[in-house]
Amino acid sequence: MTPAPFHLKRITLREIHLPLVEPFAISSGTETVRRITLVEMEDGDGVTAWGEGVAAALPNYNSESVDTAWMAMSQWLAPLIVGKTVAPAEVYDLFHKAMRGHEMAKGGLEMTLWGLAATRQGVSLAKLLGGTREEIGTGISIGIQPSPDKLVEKVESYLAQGYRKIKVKIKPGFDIPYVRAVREAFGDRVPMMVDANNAYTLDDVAVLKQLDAFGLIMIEQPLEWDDLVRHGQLQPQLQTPICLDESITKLERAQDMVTLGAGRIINIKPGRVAGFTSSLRIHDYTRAQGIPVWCGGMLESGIGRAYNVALASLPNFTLPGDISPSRRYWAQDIVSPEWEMNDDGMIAVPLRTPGIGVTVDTARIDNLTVRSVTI
Ligand code: OSB
Ligand code: MG
Repeated sequence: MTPAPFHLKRITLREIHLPLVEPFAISSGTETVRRITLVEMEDGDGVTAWGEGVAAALPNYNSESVDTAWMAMSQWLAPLIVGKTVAPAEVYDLFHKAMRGHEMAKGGLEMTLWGLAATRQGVSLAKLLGGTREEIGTGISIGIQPSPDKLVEKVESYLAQGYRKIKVKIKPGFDIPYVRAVREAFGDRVPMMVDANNAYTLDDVAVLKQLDAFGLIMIEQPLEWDDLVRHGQLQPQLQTPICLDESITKLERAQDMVTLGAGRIINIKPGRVAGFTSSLRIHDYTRAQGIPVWCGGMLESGIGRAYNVALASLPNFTLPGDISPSRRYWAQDIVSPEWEMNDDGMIAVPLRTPGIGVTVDTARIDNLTVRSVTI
């Protein structure tokens, strides 16, 4: 469905701080408290919707941060849409023509426009996007652990909870023994993958080849965040499919991946690709090419999670994503109901609830807010 245009009256950005239930370590840094950017929009009829910008505190995943995205959203992007009649499906191209980069800033605003359109039209965000799944398979992304034994302990509890995919963060020195320990403890049939967040170079091919022995479903972004060419040199040397995350910022990068043979699977994070129009283009292209995709995560609150769940209900999202239930991240989420997973590791898609499918706890957000700006 193409969302109908509407008048956008106001955008309010807020920053809240939400402590993670446990620290999350990737090769480039550790998060303990998530600095989250929330977006609230109001249309000309007084209808409101909440969304989320997914930039991290530091530019150690991509080049954006909470602060750069805050500036880009409040000073450059919001003025292009506030006070105007906006068509959500046209805003990606508007932002793209006006400003280079800043995908997460663009995505935070663009996606919230889709959430508001869904609310206005009385349809679920999932349906508005073309989603068809009643439920989605969930996986868990496990941060780098102090020892292989500690990792095995964690995996055991996550498998017992029902997760359908285990993703282990790796970096040099924290790779082969960790993967081997999990395989030895739980066997070869557990759907397992690793994510290196750019921790390797082509000098490490020998180590990366050792991973082939473990039958992983994929290895995510082993090399530099912006380097498709070297991934194209690496993939033919590995049996394990490469999945690109950081490197895919728009449709053209997905096409480049195919041209260069740089990977066989894509992790779509709608925030990373500047929103839903871009996500849909990548979805449709990969579907036509026979390339599976799955929905990644950026440690979102229950608000950002609603957008990920909606996207993951589209047909080419054939692999379990990094979409875990609220309690994996937060002692208490900022939405109700909280996101829950059943014993089979599935999350129900709120296909029949208008809007983003959850109610936002505005009183709690007020208490958690450390700064806000209204445009
Ligand atoms: O590379 O996928 C990643 C979290 C922060 C930054 C980068 C990544 C991640 C995750 C977490 O893997 C996924 C989640 O939200 O559970
Ligand atoms: Mg990743």
